Amino acid sequence: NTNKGMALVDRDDDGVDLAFRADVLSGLAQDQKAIPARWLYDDAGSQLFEDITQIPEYYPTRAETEILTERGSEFADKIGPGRAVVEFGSGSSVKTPLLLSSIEPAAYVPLDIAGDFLRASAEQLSAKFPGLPVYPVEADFMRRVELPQEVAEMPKLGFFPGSTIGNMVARTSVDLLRTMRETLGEGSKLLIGMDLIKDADVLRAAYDDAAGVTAEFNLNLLRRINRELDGDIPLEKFAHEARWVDDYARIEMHLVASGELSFTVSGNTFEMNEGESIHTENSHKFDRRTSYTLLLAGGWTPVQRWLDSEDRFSLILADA
Ligand code: AVI
Repeated sequence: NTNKGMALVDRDDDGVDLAFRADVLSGLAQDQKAIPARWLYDDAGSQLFEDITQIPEYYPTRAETEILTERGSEFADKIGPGRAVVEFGSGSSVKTPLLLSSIEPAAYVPLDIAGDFLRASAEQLSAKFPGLPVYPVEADFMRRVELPQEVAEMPKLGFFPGSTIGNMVARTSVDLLRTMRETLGEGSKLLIGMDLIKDADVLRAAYDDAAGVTAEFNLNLLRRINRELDGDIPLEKFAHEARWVDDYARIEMHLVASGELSFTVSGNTFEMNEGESIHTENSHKFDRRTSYTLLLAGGWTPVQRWLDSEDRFSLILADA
């Protein structure tokens, strides 16, 4: 499945994203209401996430950037030159150049479902690395992607920073790791960011910051539903909550109803009691063993693990 020439988003005649509507309507009908976290990222949500990466309590971005900054020569050593770097998700303006400037890549292939983001980040990268061939591919990386012919013969390095893998439940992340392996092929390597289990108060603060940016990010989902799916959800009756669930080693984001309420979405009525919530995101945290087990289950053999100076975040290199 190359997705080439296919519309990546299915819409009805009114422009409604059909997968979004299906996920919201089925998720709100469940006993524990839940909406998949991918829907947090409309334009406003993507901007709010960028803002989150700058807030003092949200350490993952700074910790991962520190590793990429400080350990460049070790990456060069373990990865070697001449690889096509395939980034899963649109390249962040900071992390990708750090990696590219330490390992002497032969090409850079950013994969993203959002074409605009993709082209913008590809252009930024090209400007910074004039000699580096850049081949952006608009694709859903949850499925196997046919890489450009130009990089077919090059050894690959997959790059999946940010602990985005942590936003998936185990069965989905194992599927994704296996799909990445198919996309990248034999002899490839993967450099993947995974956030670490730590003190629950530190984790909760990272997902419920004092300035309320994460709360806005979470509530923006309801705003999006109201706008795109003809909803009348009363935002002011919902409170953002970040819960640490120790059994699953994850932070869960919820939107909790402050009282009894009812609303409609696309003509469907839903009711909620006080204290009932909509579960909007999981962010799994890992230790050495759980991260290695996940990689192994996904078909990857861990070869090296780097931590930041405060042991908050890990970057792991694995072989296909
Ligand atoms: C994108 N992802 C890795 C972030 C995380 O930390 O799970 C999303 C996020 N949600 C709330 N804050 C940040």
